[in-house]
Amino acid sequence: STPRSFSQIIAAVAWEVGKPLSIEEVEVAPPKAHEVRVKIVATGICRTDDHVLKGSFPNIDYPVIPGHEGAGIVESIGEGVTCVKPGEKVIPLCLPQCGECSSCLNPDTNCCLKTHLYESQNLMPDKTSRFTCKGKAIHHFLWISTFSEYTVMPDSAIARIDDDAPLDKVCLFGCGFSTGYGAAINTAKVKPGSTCAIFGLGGVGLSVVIGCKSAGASRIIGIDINKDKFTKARELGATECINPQDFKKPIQEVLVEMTGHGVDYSFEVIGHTDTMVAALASCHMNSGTCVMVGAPPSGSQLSFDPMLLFTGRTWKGSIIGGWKTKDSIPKLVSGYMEKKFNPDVLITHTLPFDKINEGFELLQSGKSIRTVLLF
Ligand code: PAD
Ligand code: ZN
Ligand code: ZN
Repeated sequence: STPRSFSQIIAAVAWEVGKPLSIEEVEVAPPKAHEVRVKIVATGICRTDDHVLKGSFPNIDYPVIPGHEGAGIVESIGEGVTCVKPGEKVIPLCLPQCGECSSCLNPDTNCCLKTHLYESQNLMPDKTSRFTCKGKAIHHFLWISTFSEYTVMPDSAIARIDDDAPLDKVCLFGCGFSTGYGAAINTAKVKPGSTCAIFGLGGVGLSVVIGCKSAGASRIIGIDINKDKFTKARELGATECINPQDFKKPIQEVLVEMTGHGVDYSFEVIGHTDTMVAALASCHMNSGTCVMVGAPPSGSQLSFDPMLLFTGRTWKGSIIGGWKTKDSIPKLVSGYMEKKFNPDVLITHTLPFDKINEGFELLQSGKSIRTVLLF
């Protein structure tokens, strides 16, 4: 049977910048060729969604349905879809893997050229929307818009996962956990016995801590201005935690003194330009590697002393932890099922979907690590 439009679907719409999300009834059109319609079961709230609400995420067209850390079940598929079938458990991919572009064909890269960083994903690939509300077309976010009970995505942006996977937990593999863990494992390639510094101990930064620990780092220094984040960081493997506000000196000087010559690997997981430069200056002048994970505010510029790089430091960026998403996210979920790592500890709150604004307040006030919303 041909799938039809669904009406009275509950979704959270950002009508304009600076306004809280509004729970609305939307209509969701059926998937077109090479598209999949998914019933979202659970979705996490990531700081990147907050950037969308604040207007600091680049190239967003409003009104938009945000959300990109979800898990669900395939409801229907469009013509030509072969990678998933109705009834299968899936994770929508906020970074697609088309399998055909120069990045996808290169075994060493993951940033598919179909990403929003290259071309807007506010509409489906045919430049139309599948969402309507109050007679208006609503934009998609990263092609996946998980803050909707049903959502449509291209087949390059979906991965089938284990039938037994608990969707209310593995949604974190859609962004936060995969991003942080992969930044340590894939991008930095942390070596056993090394010293690491992680700036920002939110859901993503704590996932970096988990990655550094599993790579065998012997010293893991967590840095945050909210000391309430330190308990969990220590539980997950941080050997020391420091608050920059407790020091008169710049934090990079503190870290160089603590380690004698700077850390082997530093990670910026906040998204501020000043901490990006501080993280670079905190690593060893010659052999240090600094990984940028926090999303730069749109339109921002960096200013830094070029000597920081001239002496040999490496500065790298990491999108979704460097994973080729369609290939790797199902494997990460299988690793979770085999108890190789446990991001459940990052979930501090679970709320019904209609309490989504409460979830954002918990993030903004620093009280939550990850809130998972359930439909
Ligand atoms: P979060 O808000 O949960 O965590 C950020 C942490 O940084 C909080 O604990 C803050 O207290 C702390 N912090 C804020 N300012 C400072 C400061 N000046 N010095 C030290 N600590 C500070 O966010 P999150 O963990 O969900 O996301 C972190 C960033 O990563 C954010 O910018 C998000 O957009 C980005 C991100 N990037 C990718 C990617 O693929 N690169 C994926 C997902 C998220
Ligand atoms: Zn995210
Ligand atoms: Zn590609």
